[in-house]
Amino acid sequence: MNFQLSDAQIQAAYTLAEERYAAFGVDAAAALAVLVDVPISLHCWQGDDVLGFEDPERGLSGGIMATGNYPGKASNIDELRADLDKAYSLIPGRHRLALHGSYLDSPSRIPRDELLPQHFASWVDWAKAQDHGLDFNQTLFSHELADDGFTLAHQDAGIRQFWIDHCIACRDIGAYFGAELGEACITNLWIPDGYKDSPADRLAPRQRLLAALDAIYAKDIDPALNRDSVECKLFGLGSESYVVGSHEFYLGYAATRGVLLCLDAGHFHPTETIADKLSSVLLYVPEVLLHVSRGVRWDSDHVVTLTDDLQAIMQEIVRCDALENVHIGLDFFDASINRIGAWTIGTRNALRGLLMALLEPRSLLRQYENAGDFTGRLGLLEELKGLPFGAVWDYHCAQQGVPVGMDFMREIRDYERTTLSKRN
Ligand code: RNT
Ligand code: ZN
Repeated sequence: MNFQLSDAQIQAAYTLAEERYAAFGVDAAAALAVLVDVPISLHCWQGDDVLGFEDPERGLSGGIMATGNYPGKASNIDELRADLDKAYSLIPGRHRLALHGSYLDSPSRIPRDELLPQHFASWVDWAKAQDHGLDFNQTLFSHELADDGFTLAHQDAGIRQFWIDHCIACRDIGAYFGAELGEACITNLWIPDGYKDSPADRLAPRQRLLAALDAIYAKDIDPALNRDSVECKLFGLGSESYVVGSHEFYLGYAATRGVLLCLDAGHFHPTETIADKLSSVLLYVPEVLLHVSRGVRWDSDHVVTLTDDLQAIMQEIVRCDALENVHIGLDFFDASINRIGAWTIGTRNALRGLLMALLEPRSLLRQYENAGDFTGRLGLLEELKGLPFGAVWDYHCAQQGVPVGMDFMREIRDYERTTLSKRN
């Protein structure tokens, strides 16, 4: 099957699309000028099912799970970087990579509370060479001191201190990324702490977590180098009945301590969307990190598709004029499909959702709304769904020198044949 479009077809479709949008007062070229500058933070962990390089023998554990065994998974740093290079080459724009503490580059095992910038120096070299930004995450799972489901809220002060020291070490690594690359790193904290069944004491673990966080963030770090975010959750695997780091907990923490709040699209009640939260949260916390994900019935971390939910999130960022203070990161790990395909499709969709939002005739919609013309508002919102945003997207991909339309699949299939299928 030939999916290829000629340059002339791409241009002609774009010209028509531009006119269609212009009729609603929308400048498609201006939308693309904004889109090209928005970085998406790709998550390293889609490439190897969240295993990392700390201990090749140890599987993933601690409240998250990757399902599927599609062949060709990256099992060392070189493979992961090669796979990432492939994915970035199929995505328009300049983007970032979110690393995890467990993705260190070291020949020997380093205790997590002793991680140093030098263990991530080769990632910095790679990021510089590829012109990517870097973000970071503390890793409080897949570890013997997290196996009973508690880390920073653990009853044992020694275990708490181990994790506090890990988190502090990671902030310094984040600051090192920021200094080396000249752009702030966002270091995100998620912990698995919680109970499978109904607790008798919900308060004490939260008091312990609060004290641990204050210890972790006690040291001031220049926000031009590193900024911290805390990720809330409603429920998890093994923490179905109680999660210490709930939304209320971290919203209060972020608002009073001035750290960023991380909202993961899969971490709420299935009918609850993070889109509606942005305009509230941004009144109280200066910046937000998003983990754009797709839960299917639960926090299943499916690849991001162009759902209503995704569109609503992107609309809210644009409508709130918050592209500067909402950082868009991804968080999914599907091991049942080609992992480079997962990154590529998920990231392209995040960008497509953002483009649709940028192409919205905001002033016209608000005009209807403010005049009480809710029928006009509904009519226009529905009409927009049929406008040729795809032609604008194709044109953008062509301009940015990445595959147009389904062409990216040919490259993924080639890479699978030449590289992934040779891995054991
Ligand atoms: C888990 C959180 C967290 C992880 C990553 C791997 O529920 O979403 O962000 O997915 O740290
Ligand atoms: Zn997440």
